[in-house]
Amino acid sequence: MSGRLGSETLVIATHNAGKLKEIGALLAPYGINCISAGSLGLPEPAETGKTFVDNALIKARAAAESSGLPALADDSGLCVDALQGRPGVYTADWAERQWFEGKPGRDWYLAMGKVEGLLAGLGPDADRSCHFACVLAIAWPDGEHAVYEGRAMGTLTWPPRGTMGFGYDPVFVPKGETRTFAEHDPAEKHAISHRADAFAKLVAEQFGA
Ligand code: ITT
Repeated sequence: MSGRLGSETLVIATHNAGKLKEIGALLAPYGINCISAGSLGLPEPAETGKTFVDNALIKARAAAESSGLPALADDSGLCVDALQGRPGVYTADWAERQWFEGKPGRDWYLAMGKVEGLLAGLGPDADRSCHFACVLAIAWPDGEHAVYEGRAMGTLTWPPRGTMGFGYDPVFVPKGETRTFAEHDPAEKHAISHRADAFAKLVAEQFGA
């Protein structure tokens, strides 16, 4: 399908403040009226899919059904080559404090440390290649949907560096760079990120731009 996104309000079906900010900035030039799932009080559906596409569609469809509006969801994660693509769709789960401390909430420093600990266990010559994957899904209340996939290739560094961005940004060094994503200002990250790559495909199809 192509070019259906229009003047209707678009629900941004994420409860992640970092993603919400980035998606808002990416959409800003297109004059789309956006509202977040959080501000509508929409519940977070369980992410039971085995792929980024499955989970992005689960989130977009749940928001479209409960709001009666088109909804855009993002499912994303860090895939580490030497860990057979893990944490992958479980990237957010690896930050759950429950897992480490039996408490609710997420701790990204612990999550980055878990990845680093597994790599360290493979020895000093472990392959540190990885990529961020992002799937953006749009669902309409009538059941129609569209899916766009993006990637950012890179390597993992340790210790974490930088204060910008969110999630695993302090350990991700994009290909051809020496700085981590957390050392890139938002505009620089938007030029090369997995989310921007997926968004460029969405824009090409939805807006013909
Ligand atoms: P929603 O499902 O509400 O959108 P979430 O944080 O649970 O929020 P995901 O299930 O897609 O989202 O988890 C993806 C995780 O991958 C996310 O929590 C981040 O830690 C990480 N991630 C995704 N994109 C990232 C980026 O651009 N920079 C750093 N980390 C990122």
